[in-house]
Amino acid sequence: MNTTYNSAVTDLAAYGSPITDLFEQPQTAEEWQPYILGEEQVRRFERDGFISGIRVLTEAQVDVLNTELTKMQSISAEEKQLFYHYESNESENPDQVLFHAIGGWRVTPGFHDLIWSPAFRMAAYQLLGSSFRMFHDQLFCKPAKHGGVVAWHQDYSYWTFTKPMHHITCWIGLDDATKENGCLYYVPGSHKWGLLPITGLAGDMDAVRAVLDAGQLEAFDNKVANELPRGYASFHHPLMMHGSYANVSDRPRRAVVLNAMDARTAGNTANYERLDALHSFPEMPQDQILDSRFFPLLFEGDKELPAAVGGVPKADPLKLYA
Ligand SMILES: O=C(O)CCC(=O)C(=O)O
Ligand SMILES: [Fe+2]
Repeated sequence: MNTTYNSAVTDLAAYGSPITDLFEQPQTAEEWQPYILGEEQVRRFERDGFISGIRVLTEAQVDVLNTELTKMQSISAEEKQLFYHYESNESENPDQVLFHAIGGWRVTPGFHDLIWSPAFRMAAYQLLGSSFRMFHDQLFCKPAKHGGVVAWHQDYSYWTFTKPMHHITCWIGLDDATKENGCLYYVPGSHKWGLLPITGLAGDMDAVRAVLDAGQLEAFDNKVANELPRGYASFHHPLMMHGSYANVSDRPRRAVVLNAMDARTAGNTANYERLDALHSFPEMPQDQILDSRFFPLLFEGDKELPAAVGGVPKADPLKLYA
C-alpha cells in the first residue's frame, strides 16, 4: 500500500481558465465555424433528446487524457480527496468492474483544460441555448472482458440538488465504443417522459422498468446504440433515458463525461434526500447561484464569439427545459 502523502497536491479548480495549450481557442469567426452545429442538429436534439458523432478530441488529445486517466486510477489518498466521488469499482455485480469518478478536472491538467474544449463549449451553448458553467465531469471506465453495466437512468434524477433543470451532458469516448465493449444506448424521445425516480446506477441494468408505463417500455424497442470512434462525443438532455451494457470484449471502454448547467443554476440542497452522496461536493447553498470557483463560467452568450459569427442556431430553453 502506498502511504506516502504528496504535500504538493494542487487543486486545479483554483484556475478558472486553461493552464496548458492542449485546446487551442478559436479567435476568428472562421476558426469557430467548424465547431458550430447546424440548424438540423439542434432541431434533432430537441426532437430526440440527443445528438451524436461530434468530434471533440484529436487522436493526440485522446492519448494525453488516457495517460492522465491511468494515473488517476491509482492515486494518493490526498489526491483522491479532490474528487467529488471516487469508486475504483462501483459495480454491484461481484464479477464485473466499473470505475466511476467525479471531479477529475481538479486533478490533472488535461482533464482541467478539456472543459474549455471549443467543440464542447460551442455545442453545449447551442443546445442549452444560454450562457453556462461547469457542473462537473465524470469518468466511466469498463475494463476488457468484465466491464460492468451502467443501468438505465436519467441524469437529472441524480441532480435535483440543483435547480432549475437546465443542464446538459457530453459523453466523450476515450476508446472506440461499440456494442461489444459496452457503448452507451439512448431511447429517442424519452427526454419528454418527465422526471422518474432513481432506481440505481451500477446494479440491475433494467431496474428502471419497474417505474415505467407500457408505452415507455415499448419505446425501449427503439433504443439506439451510440457507437463512436474515440475522441467523438454525443450530447444528451438531462431527462434522456440512457445506459450501457457490460464490456465482454477484449478491449477497455473508457469515457469522460462533461456535465454543464445554465449560468444561473442554483443550489437546491435544503430538502435533498441523499445528502450523504454530496459530502465531497463543493458547497451548494439553497437558492444561491452556483458561481464559486468549482463551477467556472464556460460560455458567456454571444459575447464569446467574434461579431462576424453572427447568430448560431440554438435550442429553445423554454421548450426543452421547462
Ligand atoms: O459511460 C457510460 O456508460 C455512462 C455514461 C452516462 O451515464 C452519462 O454520460 O450520463
Ligand atoms: Fe448518465
